Amino acid sequence: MNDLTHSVLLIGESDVGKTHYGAQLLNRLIKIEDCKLTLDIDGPPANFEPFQATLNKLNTGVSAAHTTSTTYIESIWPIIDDTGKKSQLVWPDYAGEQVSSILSKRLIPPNWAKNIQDASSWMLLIRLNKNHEQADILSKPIADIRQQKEQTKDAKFEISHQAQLVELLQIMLFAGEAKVDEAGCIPKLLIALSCWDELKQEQNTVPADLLAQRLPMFYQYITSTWSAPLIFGVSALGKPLDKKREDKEYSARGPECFGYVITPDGSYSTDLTLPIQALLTQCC
Ligand SMILES: Nc1nc2c(ncn2[C@@H]2O[C@H](COP(=O)(O)OP(=O)(O)OP(=O)(O)O)[C@@H](O)[C@H]2O)c(=O)[nH]1
Ligand SMILES: [Mg+2]
Repeated sequence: MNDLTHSVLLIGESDVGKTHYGAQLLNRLIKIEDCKLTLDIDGPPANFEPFQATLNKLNTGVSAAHTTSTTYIESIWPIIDDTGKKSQLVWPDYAGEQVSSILSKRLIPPNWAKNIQDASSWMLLIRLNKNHEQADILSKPIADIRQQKEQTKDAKFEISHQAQLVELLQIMLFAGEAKVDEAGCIPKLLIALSCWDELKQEQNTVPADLLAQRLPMFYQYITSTWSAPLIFGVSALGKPLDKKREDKEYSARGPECFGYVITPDGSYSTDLTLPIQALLTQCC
């Protein structure tokens, strides 16, 4: 990795929106000039191939397919920020089952160990709408739990989704040989609450507050392990798209006109490059 290279390891289970965010980010880098980051046309050629099929689908107003489970492709995009600083962004695309398998097998494949060690930043995508809220002593009175005991005694034990996310980051820190107690040695962390439009939040909702409310243990873990984790809301598409039925407005205006982020202070911005720019400018 050279000095210019900023490698973002995008982490997310299946169906959290990794591929669509990659494609929409690329649309912003190529087509929208007033974003914080743009594609550096004087840089080495960028490869768009892993996102081409998704870009084609979005241009016709439909959403793209799930990434096949064996895929792991990194795209390298030369970028330049609004102050003229150049970097290279390494952006992976893969099927989310690979992350689920790390969790279930507690085993890091060799290529993943290398990616974890090489990455300067980690961006973890969490789609809150896909999490099943699990009852605990605070959310469900003991009497209700006691009543359920008989019915559920044969039910399979499963750890909560937020405990799985904590475990995932712990496994990755271990695999990356990160020294948590030495300042500056762990990769920067950004949590992107993906498909934000589905969450139907009021204007100015602060993403960190929503994370703390919905996944309190996970929130405690990241804020006690990282000194300044960045927490954004990301709606790469801006609205749901069907896999077959074309959204006429989308195809007429172009996908680059849709999608937005909610910044850590709760502000709305159509600049999907802001999370990357925040990682590029954040000190360790
Ligand atoms: N409402 C809404 N839906 C979205 C958004 N981004 C992605 N989706 C939908 O979420 C689904 C999953 O998106 P993908 O980008 O394929 O997810 P992925 O993480 O790449 O999934 P795998 O390839 O299975 O690992 C698709 O049906 C998308 O249409 C968004 O910003 N808003
Ligand atoms: Mg995908």
